[in-house]
Amino acid sequence: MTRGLFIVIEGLDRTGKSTQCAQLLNHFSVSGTNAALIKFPDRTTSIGQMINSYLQSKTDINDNAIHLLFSANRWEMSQNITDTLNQGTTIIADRYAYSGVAYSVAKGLDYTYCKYPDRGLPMPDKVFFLDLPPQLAQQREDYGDERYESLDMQTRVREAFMKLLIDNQYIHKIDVTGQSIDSVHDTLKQQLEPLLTQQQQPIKHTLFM
Ligand code: NYM
Ligand code: MG
Repeated sequence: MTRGLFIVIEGLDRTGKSTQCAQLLNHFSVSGTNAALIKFPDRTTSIGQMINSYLQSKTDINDNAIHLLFSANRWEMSQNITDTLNQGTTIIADRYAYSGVAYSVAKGLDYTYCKYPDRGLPMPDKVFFLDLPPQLAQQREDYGDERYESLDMQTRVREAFMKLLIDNQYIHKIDVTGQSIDSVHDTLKQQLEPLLTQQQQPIKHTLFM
């Protein structure tokens, strides 16, 4: 049995990540591929609940501390990710460590420092960055509900993502401006096509190493 693929979708808030993740999950299940969706932050764990209350501005947490909590929230899931992939199930992740770096850097934390806690996490096979100008994301429904959802912050998050894209050339940027849900979905499927037919190497733990 070959292992599952680890696919990550990244982007600013309100860029359609969750929609595309759901579409991919549906695509895989229709085509008979075992697939599972995960989302970071995972708000269901006790660390996730701390993150959730922080994002809803119910609590204040020091910038370094919340950065580490976001990372810990990935580490607490990491064995599960590896096991699931090894059991042959493909994982689609709605955000991962790249968001962890981008949002904290946007707040002024050091870029190199920000990558460190996530070093050694399972390495994705494919990372997409859905790119939408922050001004357009701002016009979408429910924008502004949580901490970080301001034009100023999102503009800085995008700049941090651009640096991540330069330093991690495997991240695939997709310009979703003016694109329908279906056309973005088609682009993602096209990009994934070559991976589906090739034999996967064992999962690497080289993220940010
Ligand atoms: N976020 C997400 C971070 O600041 N660091 C992280 O490591 C992760 C995974 O949480 N504004 C931020 C980005 C989002 C917020 O995510 C909640 P979502 O996908 O909107 O539920
Ligand atoms: Mg959000």
